[in-house]
Amino acid sequence: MLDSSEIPARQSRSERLADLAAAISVDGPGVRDARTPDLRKGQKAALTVTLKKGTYDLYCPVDGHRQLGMEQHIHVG
Ligand SMILES: [Cu+2]
Repeated sequence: MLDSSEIPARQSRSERLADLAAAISVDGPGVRDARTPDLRKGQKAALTVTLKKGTYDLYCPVDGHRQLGMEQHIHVG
């Protein structure tokens, strides 16, 4: 059973998630913290990086988003 004190926190968290900025950051061989600005829904940005052989992490650098699963890995062979 939920403690009533937990409910407002969960609601406010999902409200924040609905209106969050997003961005893309890339880390890997020869690329360190390359990122777009924070973007709101409907906004676009371009990010150019030079990839070498290796594994790159692509993730959202907005606080807490990576921990929520906004990350992906790519391997360049
Ligand atoms: Cu995000």
